[in-house]
Amino acid sequence: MPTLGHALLDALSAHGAREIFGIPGDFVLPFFKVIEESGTLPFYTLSHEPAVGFAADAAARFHGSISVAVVTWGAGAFNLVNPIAGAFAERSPVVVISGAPGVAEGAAGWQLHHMSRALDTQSRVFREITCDQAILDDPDRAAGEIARVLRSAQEFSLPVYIELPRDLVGVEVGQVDVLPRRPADPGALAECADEIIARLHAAERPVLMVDVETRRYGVEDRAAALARALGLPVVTTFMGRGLLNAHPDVVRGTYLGAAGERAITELVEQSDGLLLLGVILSDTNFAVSEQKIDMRRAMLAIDREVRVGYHHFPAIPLDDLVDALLARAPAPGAAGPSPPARPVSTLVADDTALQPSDVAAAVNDLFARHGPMPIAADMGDCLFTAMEIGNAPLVAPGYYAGMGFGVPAGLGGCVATGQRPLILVGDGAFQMTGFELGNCRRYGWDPIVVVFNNASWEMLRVFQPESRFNDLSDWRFAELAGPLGGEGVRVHSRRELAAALERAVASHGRFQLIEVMLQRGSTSDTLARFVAGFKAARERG
Ligand code: TPW
Ligand code: MG
Repeated sequence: MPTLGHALLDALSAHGAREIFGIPGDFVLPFFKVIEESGTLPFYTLSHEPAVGFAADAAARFHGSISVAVVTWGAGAFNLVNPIAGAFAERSPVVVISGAPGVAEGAAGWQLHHMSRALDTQSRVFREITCDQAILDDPDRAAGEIARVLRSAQEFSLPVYIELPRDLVGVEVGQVDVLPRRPADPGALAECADEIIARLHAAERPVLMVDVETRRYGVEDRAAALARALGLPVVTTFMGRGLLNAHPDVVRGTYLGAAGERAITELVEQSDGLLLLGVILSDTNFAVSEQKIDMRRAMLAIDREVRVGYHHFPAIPLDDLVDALLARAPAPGAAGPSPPARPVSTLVADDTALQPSDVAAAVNDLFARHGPMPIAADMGDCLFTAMEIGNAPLVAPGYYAGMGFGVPAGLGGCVATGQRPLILVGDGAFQMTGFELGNCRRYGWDPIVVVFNNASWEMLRVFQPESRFNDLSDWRFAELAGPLGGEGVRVHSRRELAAALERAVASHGRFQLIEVMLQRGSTSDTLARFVAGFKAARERG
């Protein structure tokens, strides 16, 4: 019989986890020992728990299966609340494992260190932001609880919570099964798929919109095949930017309402048969609509549910739905000839002072020469600038909009993609989690980090220009890179930026930080349009 610690690690691996991120503490030291000595999964320690959560979240997003964050009880776990809240909002299946006081200690009646209010305060907090929970305080039930919780993480593509009392790590437990997935009811699925197909056929201007669940459930290729078979133009949401990047023959672009390309906005807003696959109906995805989208005509699959007009089909997994639609479509044609690459901005590398949109243009040039890189973007103008970069794999908090995601997400991307990610981050967000770059040296990670330094919380200034509190000081980030184990350079002109990116791509083995110096008050073209659209929508009520 395996011990609880080993059984848990084997189960994580059997359910698709490929790595663990964590920070130890006394309540979780015994489990960390098993993690290290078993070698079941590669594991990486970072410096502050928020980064552990963001890295695990990004790894899960990049490889499309569960990832793991292991922390100590109380002080460690409460530091994970914000990233896990974001993972819940954006449907990323992070398995949170928290050490906990031993069963015997808990019964002794002391106030334990790291305890906030009561022994169960932490698990009650995580109950709100995870879809299933297990307190492994009973060795007889532990294997069953682990199996149920890990299946929930996969089926709902949401975070789950596991609490592991430190005195039970070595007890023997049963083997953890991989429970069978629960498919849709065949009758409900058939009726649902028939209705959708009928509506798409009847529509004059059908459109397929995709968002993050198509990545989470691994149906990007099948969604592209469906689009080809039915002749549907595809758009991504703001949050779903980067999806289906392997299928440029079907993807028309990203829907940004008033802030986006006219043709895409009209395509979506004038559609009489809008199929929304895995789309989060958030304000960031839709509030900038010029014209309200008629949801009574739309067909929406999200959260294992499908809504077709007034009809509601519960318990329909997205992958089952896409398969059922494909089965009803004409045989999908092969990938059509790719249309000429969508025009992207390019940079005139002269001595002009830099604007945020220049970063997108320079990155487009770089990708054209060296191929695309996976991108991790933070919240701030860097994310809006990323919308001006050609369609590359992107992870970003486009809906939850929490700052501090970018750098640790890029580190998670180093692990999950095995490639070199490009990290886009503002100076304000870099102040939150940028120091995590100091962990690159130990693990041989060498992301390219572009810091948009405008000495400002510029995005907030756009909403409220009169406030002086948005002025930040200049932290001279490039100079910090050396001591942290990387190389840094500060650039002011387009020529310097293009040269710095080229040098960064050529130097391997250390992180490369390019500090892009920007004027306060200058924003990307996309952010300027987005804020105008957002304000207008707010005024319309
Ligand atoms: C965890 C609120 C949204 S955007 C922003 C703030 C403070 C300014 C970002 O500054 P930065 O980028 O990174 O320099 P830029 O381009 O605007 O200059 N706390 C958290 N998340 C959010 N979103 C905020 C506060 C916010
Ligand atoms: Mg800034």
